[in-house]
Amino acid sequence: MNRRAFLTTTATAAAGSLLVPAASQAAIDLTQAALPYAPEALEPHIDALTMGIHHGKHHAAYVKNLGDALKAASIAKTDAVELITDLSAIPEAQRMLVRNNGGGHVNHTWFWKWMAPAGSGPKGPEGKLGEAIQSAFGSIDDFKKVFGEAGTKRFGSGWAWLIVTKDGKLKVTSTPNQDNPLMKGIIEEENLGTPILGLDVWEHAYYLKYQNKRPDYIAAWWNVVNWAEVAKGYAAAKA
Ligand code: MN3
Repeated sequence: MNRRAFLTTTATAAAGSLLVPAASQAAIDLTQAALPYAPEALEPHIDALTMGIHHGKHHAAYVKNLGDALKAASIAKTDAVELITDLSAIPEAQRMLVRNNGGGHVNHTWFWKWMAPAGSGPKGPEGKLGEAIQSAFGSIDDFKKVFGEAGTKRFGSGWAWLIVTKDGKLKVTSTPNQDNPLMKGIIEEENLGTPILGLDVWEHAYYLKYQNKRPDYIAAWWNVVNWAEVAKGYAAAKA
């Protein structure tokens, strides 16, 4: 490779690794989309009542509160992903509201897509995603163990994440509350990245069926992971 080709390749690689959301995760507007499946579609792993309340009450509240906060701040931006990526642009009086409710809106919008009825798609990560997970974590099972532990050990409410870091590597992280790995200035530099899979470990996500048994919820949740969507996100984050 000559120097010019090298520079071009490097520049392309760098552009692909910037903290931009994956194409499948591009702009999220300020309205709430319907669930991509019926609330009972994830049974028996995630029960219909939990899904109905989670989407219809919790997520809906984040959307409403985000809209109210943006109105109070006279902010005209309509992409929730852009809003949470640079919270320093939000007036201090509304910044925490946008952090919590904007994070809540983005996290849940993705979370619904990262799940699908059991048996409706690939049983695990395939292709380039599968190879990358094996290379980063040793095996798919090792990845699941690390990811599951990130969810189990998150004290209180929060999320476990699989992200593509700015240098293009896969990493498992965890955030409190509704924080998201895209939040610059909030998330530690080494844990910033584009989420390609996330797991809600707030009690509202599992308590009706699993009560205090968060590890059982996580074990069951693997049955409804939408690996096709995760692969799409990975490809887009690496593009
Ligand atoms: Mn939730």
